[in-house]
Formats: sequence, C-alpha cells, structure tokens
Amino acid sequence: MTAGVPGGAAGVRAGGPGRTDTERAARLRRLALATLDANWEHDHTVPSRTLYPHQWSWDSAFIAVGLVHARPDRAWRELRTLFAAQWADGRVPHIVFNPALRAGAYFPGPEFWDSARADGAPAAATSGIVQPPVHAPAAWLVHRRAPSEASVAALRWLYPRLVAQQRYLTERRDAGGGGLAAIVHPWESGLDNSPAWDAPLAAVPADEAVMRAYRRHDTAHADAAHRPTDLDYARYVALVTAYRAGRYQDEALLGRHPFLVECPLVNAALGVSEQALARIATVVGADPGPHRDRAARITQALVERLFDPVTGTFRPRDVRADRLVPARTVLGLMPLILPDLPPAQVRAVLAEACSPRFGLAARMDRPLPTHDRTAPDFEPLRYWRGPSWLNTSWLLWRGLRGHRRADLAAGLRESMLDLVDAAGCHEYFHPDTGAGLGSPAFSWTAALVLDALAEG
Ligand code: 9WN
Repeated sequence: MTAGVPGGAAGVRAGGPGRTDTERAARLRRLALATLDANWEHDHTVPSRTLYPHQWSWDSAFIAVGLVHARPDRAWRELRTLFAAQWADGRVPHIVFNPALRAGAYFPGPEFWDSARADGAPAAATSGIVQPPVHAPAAWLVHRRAPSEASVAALRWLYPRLVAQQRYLTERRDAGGGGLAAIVHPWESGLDNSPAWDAPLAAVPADEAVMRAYRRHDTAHADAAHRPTDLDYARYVALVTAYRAGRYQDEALLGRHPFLVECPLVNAALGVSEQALARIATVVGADPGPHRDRAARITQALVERLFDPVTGTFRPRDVRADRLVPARTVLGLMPLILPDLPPAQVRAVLAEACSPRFGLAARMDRPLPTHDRTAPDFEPLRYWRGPSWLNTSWLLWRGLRGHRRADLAAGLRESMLDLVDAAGCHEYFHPDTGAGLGSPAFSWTAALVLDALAEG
C-alpha cells in the first residue's frame, strides 16, 4: 500500500533510491505542474481532457489554490473566467461550457441546460446549478501566498461578486428557513453519488429507461462499474428537467422541487467564505463586521440543524422529509474547516474521523475514504461511495491545521502525497490499495498536491 511509511527515519523514505522527501517533493511538483499545464485551455483549466472538457466551478477554486504556487497570474485568470459567467442573481454556475467544443463532448451539455432561456443568465452557455462555494477562501489563499498589486486588484474585482454569490445561497436557497442553503441536485454538493443522497433521491420519481434517449459521455471514458448507475443518472436528469422547467428560479422551491437537502460541506464552505470575505474586506476597504456576524450565524445554524447529538455526527438534512439522512459519509467531517466550530463538535468530528469508519491517524495505513468503511454499502471502486479523493482529504487537512491538530494533519498530508506519488494525478483512488481510478490526469489532484507540498 502507498499511504504512510511506518517507521521511516526523518527525511528518508522506505523504498531505496529516489525516495527521500526532497526527491519525492521534486518529482511530485514536476508531475503536478505538467498535469496543470496540459489541462490549461486559453483562459481556464479543464478538470480532465477526456471526462470533463469544460470549466467546473469548485474545481477552478482548488486549481487556483495550486496554481498560485507556480503560475500566480493563471490562478487569478482561472477565477476571473469563472466569475465572468456569474448569473445576475449571484449564482456561480457549476459548469461554464467551452463553445469551441463539439456537441456531445459532455453530457448533459449546453443544449440540455438551455441557460439562454433563463432570466439573468450570462452570455456564455452554462449549467443552472451551483457547487460548494469554496471560492472566497481560495481567493484569500491565493492572495496570501503571493500578495501584489495585481492580487489586490483581483480581490477588488472579485469581492462584490463573491458577496453576491453568498447572498444568492443564503437568501434564495434557504428553502428550509433555518439559515442554511439547500441544494437542489446532488451535483451541487460536488459528491454526486454519495450514499448521503440515497434517501432523499429515492423520493425523486425517475425511470431508468429515459436514459435510452441520451448518450452518457462518462461511461465512454471511464469504467461503468466505477461511475453512478443509469438509475442515478435518470434521477439526475429528472432533477435538472424539473429545475429547468421553472427556468432555474428559486421561489417556492419547497412546494415544487423534489430534492432539497442541506449539505454540511456546502454550508461549512458558506461559513468559511464569510470568514475569508471578512479578511478580503480589510484589503479592499470594505467593512469586515457583517461578514463576521454572518459567519457566526451560519456556524450556529449548522450545529443546530445538521449535528445529531445522539450519534455525535454531522449529516445532511433532507428538508422535504425534515430529517437527517442516515448515511455517515466524509461530508460529516467537513465542518472542521470552520475555525469557529464549537469545541464539543470539534471533538465529535475528530472522534468520527479517527474511528475505524475513516481511519484518520498520525500515521495512516490507508487513505481517507469518502464513505464509512464499515458500512454495508461501502463500495471501494464507485466514485464517491468509498474511493479516496484529494479534495475532501485536503479540506480535512486544512481543518486539522486550523484546529491545531498538527499530528493528525501531518499524517493525512503524508498519506495524500504518498498516494499521488505511487499512482499519479488520478481523479480518485482505491481506498485500500491506493490504485489510481477515474481520469489519470486530474487537475485538482495536481493542484492540491502543490499546495500540500508548499505548506508542509
Ligand atoms: C458533474 C468535474 C466534476 C467535479 C465533481 C465530480 C464530477 C460531474 C460528473 O466532475 O461531477 O458535475 O460528470 O460526474 O463529481 O465534484 O466538480 O471534475
């Protein structure tokens, strides 16, 4: 297995020549940069040339965090390109389509989303849904890493747009009325087929047979056994169709939309974004106070609505059914990114992370999975139902550092770097063997490795 090198002396790694920390770092940096350079597409980075050939929202935030370590201009360009496609209501679309690509380069493509018919959509063709708002913290990290006149100018341009993004999510998406944003589609969580969505998705009427009318692009490029099923896709399509029928408007969602869920990751990101905006505000001459107040309110709402004191875990709330979903996934660990998470919840998240469910340790013997390893529906090969992904590991790593758990942060970082060193910049990894799965040249894996290397 690749993760962790138990017993290795400081600076010397198991495995002989080429295995010192310095050599590993140089090798990883070369690989990561080559991956990001190969995926650069005139004004943005594609997540993967084969599977995801357009621009994706939260990918671009992670990519910017990595790019700043080598190509700071491109880090800002990445964010500017994405926000140039922001809608008038403040939503940042989860995909910005590249008009130069042939129809069918991705499913569902621009013709399916039909954003041009929606009020307030930008000139560029986009999807109509969002992804976790990790852009304000990303912009702050990019600036802090390489502060310059250009970075201040970029923050000035981005600040009102980031504020509008927050306003959209907190005002228009508070379908549950408790101060949190609800997602209208599993794709909005970024963890598409996580077991977290099984219960609320089961209530979405869909017929697998509808998929006969479409050509899935993903299964032409990746093993179908690793991807969401056709029934999952039928439900994804049904949810887009329902939201599109209302022209992507958010009024009265509770009465008409079949999937409304408060996700711990989306809402933790919302809180961290207010913290980042408070810092950005001080650079651009705005008032940080309202951002700090909003951050505190979001953290409080997250604890009140998504923390279950009986199991000591955070879980998504199905707004329509008004209950927490049963699955214990990696999403439950994500509130650790909140610097003001109360001590009782910090302890609970650490206990869950260090349990056999997720195996976090100062010396990890296996990478962090995306689902509870002990659950009967844990699937080591299928996308977000078990495999290890760099972005969820990186978010937890940042959270551990913020809460002064340097020992656990070091163990997780080691595991992430070893995983990529052994398998390459894959999209995701087998949570037992560390084998690379999905796209072999995936941008956020490369970017987050660059960040982990720089901040060791
Ligand atoms: C749907 C681009 C995106 C990521 C998501 C990941 C996957 C798309 C898909 O790829 O989702 O948005 O086609 O499966 O789940 O997190 O942003 O990398």
